[in-house]
Amino acid sequence: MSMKNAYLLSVMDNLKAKNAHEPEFLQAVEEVLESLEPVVEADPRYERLNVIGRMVEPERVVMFRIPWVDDSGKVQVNRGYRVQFNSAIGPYKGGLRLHPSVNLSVIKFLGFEQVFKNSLTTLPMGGGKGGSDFDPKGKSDGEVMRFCQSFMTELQRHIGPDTDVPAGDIGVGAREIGFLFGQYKKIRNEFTGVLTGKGLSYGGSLARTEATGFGLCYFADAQLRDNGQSFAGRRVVISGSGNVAIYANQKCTQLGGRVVAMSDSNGYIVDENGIDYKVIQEIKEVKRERIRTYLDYVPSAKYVEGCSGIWTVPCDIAMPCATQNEIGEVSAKTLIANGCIGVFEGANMPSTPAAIAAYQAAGILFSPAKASNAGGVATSGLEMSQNSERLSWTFEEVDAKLKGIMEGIYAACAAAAEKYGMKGNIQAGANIAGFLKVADAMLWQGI
Ligand code: NDP
Ligand code: 2IT
Repeated sequence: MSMKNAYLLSVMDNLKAKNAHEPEFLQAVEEVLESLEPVVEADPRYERLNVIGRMVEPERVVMFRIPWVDDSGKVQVNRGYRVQFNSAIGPYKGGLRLHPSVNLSVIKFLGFEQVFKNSLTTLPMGGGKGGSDFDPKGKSDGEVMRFCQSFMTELQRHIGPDTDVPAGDIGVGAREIGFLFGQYKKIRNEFTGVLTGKGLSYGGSLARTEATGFGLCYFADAQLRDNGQSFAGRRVVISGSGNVAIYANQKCTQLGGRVVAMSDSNGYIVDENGIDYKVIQEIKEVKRERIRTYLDYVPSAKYVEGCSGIWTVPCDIAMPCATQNEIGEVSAKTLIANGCIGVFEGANMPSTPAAIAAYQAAGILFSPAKASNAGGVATSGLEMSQNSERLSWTFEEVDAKLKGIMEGIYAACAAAAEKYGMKGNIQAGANIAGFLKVADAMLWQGI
């Protein structure tokens, strides 16, 4: 650990002692605290009023039983979570993840990151996250519906349009949000903007589906341009083939990049002619199939079993859009050795600390998730605004706002990094800029 500040070290030590079995959460916190050293040293109030000690403790954690009946009539039980991390600058806001790997550590790391990300958007949203270890893969629509209904039966008492507004994440898309919304409305007898990522016929926002992927590319484009580069003519590798990956492909192709590889948890495809996002949309969103079936559409492409090998495909630009810790030190060094000029994170915490250290040592461009994937939640914030005023904006209007927000986040991160003596370090800039607004609000509001 490179941290030297005694106050930050004591917060971190205390957190490790209390949460020894939460490695992802500790990793996310340590990454932020390391960047905050100059900030804490410049303003004694953060230590005197123990702002950091308060920030690393969620305001509330809810864990609950989710019983549901499968198609064969058997009763299944999953575990549900909602971590309401910080409400200093607005109602808790953040996605719900359905994946067998979900546990308290994963949801706490995601909730912690969300606090800073939401602050960076400049919109009034606090941070939260939730989910379950339910695996939607291989389940029928009926099973997914009964699970979502049972999940919401408990969750509804903890959320609300002015309290906590969940949305999608891994395993939660339009289908799940619809079932969750339907159940909330039945139980509460209220039609409100309690969830975002809703369908367009019942209060959803145009461009929310595309927002995280588009926003990632707007951010990357701003960072590339600031460094005299662009997407034009670049080979791009995007991991994952879900919501974020599909629309990152669409936008970066529009910006002149060529996406040569994409993946799912089973393996990856390589298509030197460039992967058409519409084919991936068909495979993943319509058919809910595996990415290997891409070969049925494009027989000249190649499929390789195992997802981590995707980082051996030579590229100029890497956009990890699958899951946490998907790029370790070896993959990072392989990317660099193959000439990669930048890693722009779409997934949450996809690079391990050793991978980030490798990017920094090599001096390649790097955008941290909490800055470059903030377009999804920013557009969720715009969905909340539209729900409040009971109006819908056009696709162009939302997309233009999203682009402006992403360019603003890049500028804010760059400015904060420079102010604290770390010019060009967008990772530190994101942590600092995200922190300052939340910390200021906490100071104003007392203990
Ligand atoms: P989806 O469920 O739509 O897609 C997830 C993709 O990642 C799938 O291709 C999936 O493969 C792959 N994947 C998931 N888990 C693993 C794993 N353990 N190992 C390898 N591959 C895996 O999710 P999203 O696209 O919404 O989310 C992707 C990432 O982006 C997540 O980190 C999420 O937190 C983050 N994010 C999402 C936002 C959103 O608005 N949706 C906003 C900001 C960040 P398979 O189908 O085989 O499981
Ligand atoms: O990680 C994230 O920012 C999301 N999954 C989106 C959250 C949201 O509330 O739109």
